[in-house]
Amino acid sequence: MKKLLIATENPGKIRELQEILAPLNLKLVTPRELGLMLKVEEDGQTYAENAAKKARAYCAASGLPCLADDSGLEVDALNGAPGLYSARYAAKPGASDADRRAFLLENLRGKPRPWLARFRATVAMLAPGGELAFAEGRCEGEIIPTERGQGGFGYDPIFFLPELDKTMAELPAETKNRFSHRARAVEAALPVLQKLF
Ligand code: ITT
Repeated sequence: MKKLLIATENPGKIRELQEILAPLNLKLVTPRELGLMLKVEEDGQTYAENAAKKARAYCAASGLPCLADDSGLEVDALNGAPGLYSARYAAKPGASDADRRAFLLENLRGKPRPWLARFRATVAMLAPGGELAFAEGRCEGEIIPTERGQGGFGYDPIFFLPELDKTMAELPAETKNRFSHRARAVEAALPVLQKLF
């Protein structure tokens, strides 16, 4: 069975990508299983640049085909913040996902609702000796002022999907993994993955 390294350190992303990629019948491996601990500086100007940096670093370190994900939440009332900085968005160092959600809500306080927002994900794929390939996905919704649900990770408890009348964190994993930005990016990546394997 062909191996694909899921080139991320984020446990939430790993879990979701394992589920989303399961039908492809690849042997999915994680950085931890390979004993890889890379610190990739995410200083790109776009999701694609950051995803490419991660795919290149993990591919070079493992010698395996890699799929990296760079993603973020864009809130219109905050001019697209936290965007590329979603993982680092906080008032203090060492902040948790819950701190980041609280900080986001603080910054939205007093601004007129609805707080329209979208998740975006870009996946970058690279096999040794090959060329980088990219695919994107997005998921539109709105930020709500009170947390709902226990599933998912990151900003999911405050990201509401009007058409499902639920937050991302209230959805069963298999539903999130059909509607999410990440699921859509991987769906768009299927032709590339089929070529890669
Ligand atoms: P890697 O770089 O190791 O992949 P990371 O968490 O640093 O892990 P990103 O730089 O791409 O990854 O940051 C994405 C952040 O955007 C993530 O930490 C969450 O805060 C947020 N995010 C992305 N996808 C999300 C999702 O499906 N649900 C909730 N929050 C999400």
